Amino acid sequence: TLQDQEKQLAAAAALRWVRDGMLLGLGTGSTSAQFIIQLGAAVQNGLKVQGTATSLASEALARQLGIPLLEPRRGLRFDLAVDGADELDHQLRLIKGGGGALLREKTLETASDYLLVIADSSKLVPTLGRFPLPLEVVPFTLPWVLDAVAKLGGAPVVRPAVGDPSTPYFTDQRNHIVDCHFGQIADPEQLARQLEQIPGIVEHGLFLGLAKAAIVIQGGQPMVLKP
Ligand code: DER
Repeated sequence: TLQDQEKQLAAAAALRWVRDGMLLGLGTGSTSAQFIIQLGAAVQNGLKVQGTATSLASEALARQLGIPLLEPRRGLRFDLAVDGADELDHQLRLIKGGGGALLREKTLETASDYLLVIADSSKLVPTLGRFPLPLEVVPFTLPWVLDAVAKLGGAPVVRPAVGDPSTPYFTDQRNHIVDCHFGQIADPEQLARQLEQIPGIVEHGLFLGLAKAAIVIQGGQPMVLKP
């Protein structure tokens, strides 16, 4: 589809930012998968990089393509992280977590010197919030988290398992994802602070002040956006 072509284009543009010797954070989702596939080809052609993936799915893809992988260890930092987003605004504030990987994504991207977001044209929005905000939630705490998020106006929904709506989705950490429908989020920083006060929410999908640049397809061309 056109959107797939845009994802491939954004991924190809991001690959040009990669240099020999880099330690890379590898994102999750369909746009990141395009980047990992193209990175794999470059590694086959001699590019010398190592990476750590933000999900078991991305890790399996990277391993299959021969990208050397690094196990988590103390002091490990990344030169560049490349990842998609569900929404981004003009200040490069992000909603992430559509792929259920937001905890590992935020962890590795916080440990990266440079987060580069790659996005098709549908992701850039004037105000965050049309896409429901994902939370990673510890199972035992779910009822109280749902009450607290509802009180904030978040209309929370427990994400069902892919292909089986009668069971809940589980993350790589065996937690649940709660998708919250706040509507337009006028003050993402304030909402992030409020969510961080709710016990049981391991992480939320507002990525604020993390992305240093974004490659977004606009008019069929990859455009580099900075905050
Ligand atoms: O889960 C995530 O944060 C992914 O990066 C997601 O937000 C983007 O997925 P997509 O590239 O498949 O749209």
